Amino acid sequence: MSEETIKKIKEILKNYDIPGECVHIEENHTGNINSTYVVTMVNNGKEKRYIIQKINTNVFPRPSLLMRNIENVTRHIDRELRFSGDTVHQVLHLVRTNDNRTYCYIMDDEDRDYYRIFDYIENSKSYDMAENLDVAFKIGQAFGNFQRMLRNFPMEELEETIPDFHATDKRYAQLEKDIIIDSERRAEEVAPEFMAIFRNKNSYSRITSALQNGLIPLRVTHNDTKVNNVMVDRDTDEFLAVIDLDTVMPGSMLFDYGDGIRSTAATAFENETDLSKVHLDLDLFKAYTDGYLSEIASCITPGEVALMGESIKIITLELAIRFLDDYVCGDTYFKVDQRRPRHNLERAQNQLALAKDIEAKMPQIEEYIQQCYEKHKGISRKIER
Ligand code: GN1
Ligand code: MG
Repeated sequence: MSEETIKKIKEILKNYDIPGECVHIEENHTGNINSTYVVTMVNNGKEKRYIIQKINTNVFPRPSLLMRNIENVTRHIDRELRFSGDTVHQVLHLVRTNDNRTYCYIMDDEDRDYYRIFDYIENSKSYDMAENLDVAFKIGQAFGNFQRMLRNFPMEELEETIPDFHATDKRYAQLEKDIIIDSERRAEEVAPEFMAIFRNKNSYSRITSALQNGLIPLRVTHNDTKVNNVMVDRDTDEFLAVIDLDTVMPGSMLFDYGDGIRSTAATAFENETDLSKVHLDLDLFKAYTDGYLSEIASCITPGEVALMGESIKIITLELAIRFLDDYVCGDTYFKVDQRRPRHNLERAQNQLALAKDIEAKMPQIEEYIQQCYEKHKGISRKIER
């Protein structure tokens, strides 16, 4: 880590009343957007860890709105946990600054760099890939539980941190435009990937129009249900807390479910370039669906269930669109590995391979979702109010 980063982190810590001395700083490289550091403090011989995150203001231009969402959502979940007497599951805990704010900024030349600090969830870990069926079940459970805990959250209090985040049709229209502008002269190179995306054009408005027509309800959703956004118990794999709350916004449960399967049931990382390794594992898909519906089946509608299978394909294609668009525009959104000039293009190819396999397995996917919904709908946990 650069001396400059260490200096900055020490400067940020001055805004907080965190006792002790900073003895270790480690960068966590898993996210594609924000920069995350695990910082160890020692006070009177006792160690305590914190998560320090730099907010990417290119993606989230208004940190104050984003932080207000996180504050409100975590407070709500905290209350839900206490109300139900749940002492196993946890919620992210923001550390407040000396002037009682949820974030701070330091100057970097003319720019403000925004940071926030969370308590580290002790004895926890996250998976970058579901290693077995039990893990997939628990990740599904975690996101189903998260959604269930937020089902009474007053939606009007939430800011849209990224408007139209999962409006797949608009993402597609943007890609078309950017290909025509072709500022980086990459349009010709991406023609095969664009054609694969173009072929599925008709499905991109399926979820957004169902929302608009009132066929499915708007809910408070996480919107970034990647497998590594769940912290699990280091020893038992029991889910502890859902993290990465930057995109909690009004949305559809289909965004969360589709993205959850895309990420948890894939047989390869998003960065894998050997496409023969990229598949949807039907057993991981079943385990995730089972865990997810065990928490939420009694709260969702048949209209939503009918679109669950298709949502997996749509959200996977949407991410292919987003990676490809970023490539066409010169790699300004997602972090890329500087040694891989085609990193975003390769990620798009990876997601397209996954979407193709999802499509081939759609009959089995649809059948299992129905079966699993029938199994859980009467018995999934309900909290009486
Ligand atoms: C980004 O930051 P991270 O890795 O949790 C992105 C998601 C993508 C994901 C793909 C705000 O999430 O939408 O699905 O990369 N987050 C944002 O890896 O754009
Ligand atoms: Mg993340």
